Parts: sequence; C-alpha cells; structure tokens
Amino acid sequence: MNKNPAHAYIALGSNLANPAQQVLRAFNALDKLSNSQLLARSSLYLTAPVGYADQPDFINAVAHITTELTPAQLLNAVLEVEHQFGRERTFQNAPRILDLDVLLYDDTQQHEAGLTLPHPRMHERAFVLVPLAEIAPDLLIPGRGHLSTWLQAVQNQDLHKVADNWQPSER
Ligand code: PH2
Ligand code: MG
Ligand code: MG
Repeated sequence: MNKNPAHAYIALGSNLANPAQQVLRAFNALDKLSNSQLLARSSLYLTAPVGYADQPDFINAVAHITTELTPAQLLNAVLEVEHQFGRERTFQNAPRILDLDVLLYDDTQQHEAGLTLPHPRMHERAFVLVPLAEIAPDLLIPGRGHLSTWLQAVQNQDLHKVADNWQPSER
C-alpha cells in the first residue's frame, strides 16, 4: 500500500440498462473504494460509439480520485465494481453496463499485462478527453503532452453534455 495518496483519473462508460443511472451509481462506488476518495466528477456526456458502431450511444464521464491503492490494486478494485454492476464480457468493445478504465495514476508510465498507463487510447477519444478537460483543464498526459493539444484533434467526434437526470428516449 502506498503511503501518500496518488491522484488517479478513471473513465466511466455505459450503454446498457439506463446508462446515466449506471454512471451516477458508479461515481458513488468509486467514492467507496477502499483507501480512496472521490475528489471530482465530470458532467455526463452522451457519445456516439467509437470503434464497433452497431450499438447504442454511450454515457461517458470521468472521475478524479485520490487513492492509497497501487495501480494494480486500483485496477482490481474497479474491475470488481464492474463485476458488481453485472458487467458481462462477450467480445471486445461490446455494449456494456459499466466500463471503468484507469486513465492516469500520478505520472506513472507503465506497460504491464492488464494495465498500460497512461491509458493507451485515451488521447484519441473525445468521450475521454472532453470530460477530463472539464475537471482537469491543465492536465499533462505523461509522455504525450498537454491534454488541450489532444483535445483539438478530436473536435469532429460526436458528443454532448447531458443533464444528470437524463433518461434514454428509445431503448
Ligand atoms: N468504449 C469503448 C469503445 N468505444 N465509444 C464510446 N462512445 N464510449 C465508450 O466508452 C467506448 C466507446 C471501449 O471501452
Ligand atoms: Mg474502455
Ligand atoms: Mg475497460
């Protein structure tokens, strides 16, 4: 266990079973992780699926936590939360009740089985960068440079902010 709490950012995503409610519940679950505290959460964003396109739109958001867990412990903890929410893994990028991706852990750069930091695709994805910029506009992505620079490159991706009480219109 680390003694000084680390700052970590976690991406939240859902596109099944009332996604907005899943993401709001997930913020609470992150606040309750052992030896961790939720410091900030972004708004919710309705986003078009990136990659495998034949699936419902997503609700995405980002959380900022402090944690005394190591990166590997944090990964296990968020995977456990996904499991508690009923996540089933069928195929890569399949629709999901809850996806929790560790984006950043302090300035850590690592390439390990199961956990690459920073998250290897975060800088290409508006559904990560836009909510992240909302809560950490001056962030430096270790090894990649300023968040604001990457943000410019994803302006064409479809997303918009939604109210916290957002409900799916057709599902
Ligand atoms: N997650 C993916 C792949 N594509 N697209 C959106 N809009 N939101 C996501 O969370 C997402 C995605 C893989 O985890
Ligand atoms: Mg993901
Ligand atoms: Mg994931």
